[in-house]
Amino acid sequence: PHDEVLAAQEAHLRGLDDADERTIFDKIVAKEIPATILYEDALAMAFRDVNPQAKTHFLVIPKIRAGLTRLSKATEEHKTLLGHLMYTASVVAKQENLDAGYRCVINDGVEGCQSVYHLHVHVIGGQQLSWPPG
Ligand code: DGP
Repeated sequence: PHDEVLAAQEAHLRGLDDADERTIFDKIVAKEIPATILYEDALAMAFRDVNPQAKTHFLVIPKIRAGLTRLSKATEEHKTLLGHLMYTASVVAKQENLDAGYRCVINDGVEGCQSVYHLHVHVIGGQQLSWPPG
């Protein structure tokens, strides 16, 4: 069953976690600091971005960082989790009524303007967006 696959994945990835410092997102997952949580399951959490760049702006993160400080650290082992995050983005976008469309963004590293080193998918919408980004 799907839940068992995800649980096994979580246990596996826990073993791969690195010893890097916790980020603000770990504290949100642990509910040590508040956030407007839109969705949560065994592997993923979605919450509103504190500094929204559009009418709707939320983040989808793995609850356990599992070595994914940034997308460029992804390995074969992360494939299921990465798929789950993208699927979760679509579920929460639907929940947020973004039927006219939205954008998913992952910022990686310095040139990608990443500021929190715990992988996250930005989901931005609720208004007409422009392209290309800066
Ligand atoms: P990035 O630059 O791609 O690493 O995006 C990090 C995002 O995280 C940025 O849009 C602001 C958001 N953020 C940072 N700290 C907090 C926080 O404490 N709570 C919430 N909800 N969002 C945060």
